[in-house]
Amino acid sequence: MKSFYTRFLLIAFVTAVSFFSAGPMSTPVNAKSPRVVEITAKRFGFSPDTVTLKKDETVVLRLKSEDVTHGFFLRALKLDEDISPDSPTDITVTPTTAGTFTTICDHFCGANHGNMKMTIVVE
Ligand SMILES: [Cu+2]
Repeated sequence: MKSFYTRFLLIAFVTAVSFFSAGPMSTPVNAKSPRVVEITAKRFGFSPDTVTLKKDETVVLRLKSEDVTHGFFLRALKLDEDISPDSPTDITVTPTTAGTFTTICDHFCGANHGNMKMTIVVE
């Protein structure tokens, strides 16, 4: 049977380990979810047709389709996704270059597919 002193040391040790491992330093400071920007694709355009992002800000682009599968292609930001009508596609992006960029649908979706574009402004 353990002595009172041994039990006291064990409890003190467990308490100390709990305190230091669960202290405030283990919680990231400024931990917040990135801004979500919803973009809806529908023959033959995107809504909104212009999205403004901030340089070095991480955002989630939530891509939805209201009809058929569309593409979302932007070489400058290394974006290349299919947008399925079945479920939204989330892509996390942190633009590092300011400018005005044109995103195109690169998944054939009908007669006016070639005109399906939107603008992403990074400022
Ligand atoms: Cu298309």
